[in-house]
Amino acid sequence: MLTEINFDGLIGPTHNYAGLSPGNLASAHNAGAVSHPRAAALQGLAKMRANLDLGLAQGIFVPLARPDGDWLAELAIDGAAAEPHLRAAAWSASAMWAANAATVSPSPDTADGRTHLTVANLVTMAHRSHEWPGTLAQLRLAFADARHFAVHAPVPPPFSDEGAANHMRLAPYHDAPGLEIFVYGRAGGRFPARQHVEASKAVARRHGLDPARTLFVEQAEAAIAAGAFHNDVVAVANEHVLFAHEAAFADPEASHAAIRAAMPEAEIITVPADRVSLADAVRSYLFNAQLVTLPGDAGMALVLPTEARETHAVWSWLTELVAGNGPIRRLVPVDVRQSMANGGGPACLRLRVVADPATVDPRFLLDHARIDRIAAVVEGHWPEAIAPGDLADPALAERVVTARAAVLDAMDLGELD
Ligand code: SUG
Repeated sequence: MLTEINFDGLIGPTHNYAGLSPGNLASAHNAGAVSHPRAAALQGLAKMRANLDLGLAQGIFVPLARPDGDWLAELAIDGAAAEPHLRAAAWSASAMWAANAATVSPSPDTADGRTHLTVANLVTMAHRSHEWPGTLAQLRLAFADARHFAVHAPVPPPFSDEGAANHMRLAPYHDAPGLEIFVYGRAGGRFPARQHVEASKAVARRHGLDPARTLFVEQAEAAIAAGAFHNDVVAVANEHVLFAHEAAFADPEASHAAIRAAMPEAEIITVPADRVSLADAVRSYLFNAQLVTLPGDAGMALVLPTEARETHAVWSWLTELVAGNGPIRRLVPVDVRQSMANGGGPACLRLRVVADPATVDPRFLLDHARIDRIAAVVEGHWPEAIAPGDLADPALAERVVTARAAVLDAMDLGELD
């Protein structure tokens, strides 16, 4: 039985605010603030619980080994002597944003009938460029069943790839053949364009996608300049529904026409800029929602950040949306403020994989009892707070290494050590 499983990144014990992502307005704004890793991880786990309570399948990825001494060693840097920006890059907990872990093409879309995953190279940002080896090891374990999955190494640089955050899939149902839409940016604007079109095309070829059901759509430069450093800050898709801001794509009319031509049953819900400005969309992250299909005949829900409720123009538009007769019927606000302060909303924190849960390594799947066990480790081991200067503290380094080991132990995932 093919089901959509949301794999959330457990927020790691090194979660901190170092302002490492130019073009990500929240990250820049909160640079130097004191973070709260324990509260952050518990917020993420509460979101996973809320998804289970909605009747959805839920998975998890574990934090990567940080600080990344191997990466510093490759740079010939002794950890203790690292300059602050490189030290922060070695410490980053950025793998929490699992939407950037990989691009996923479910089995109904691929030539060989397997689910294909390509780990993202994340080469645009130094602190994210060394995530892929740890992520790849984890994906190869979670999706080890080669009859059902093919896990690919990253696309080679310089073609930057940020994974599922710039990829959408429209399908009548999750388990039917779908239309895969790759959204790329054009370099030269105010902020970096993080998704290179050649990376997207390489992923589509590797996954064996049907060209008739594959689109490459350019992201609007104005959206990137307004802080939409990934497409999932201004658009989200689920089954036959695309929910997007009017200013998400460079040529909205042509993009919508191409989508409708490839998939006539697609329903495109566009939020007009005169109701919700790009600035409010980026501030509230209403599109960085998990648009999910509820079990039974309950329609779709948007699992969105509480910031969306606090932004008046956004909430009034959404309230009208769910009061209408459309497919989106429910709004589920979740508090992921610690992640939001680094530019990561509910959708950033998860990677969607359409698969039969029975084919996934069960250690990566969650129920309430497993969440309880992980939460207990977080309560016992995650630092309460991290200030920027703390990253130079050897005692903290020791503590976060022990914290990660404790969670690997609790999840029986010692081989990831
Ligand atoms: O890559 N923030 C992440 C946020 C990623 C959000 N993901 C999606 N939109 N799918 C990023 O910019 C901030 C790290 C810092 O500043 O310390 C950071 O990496």
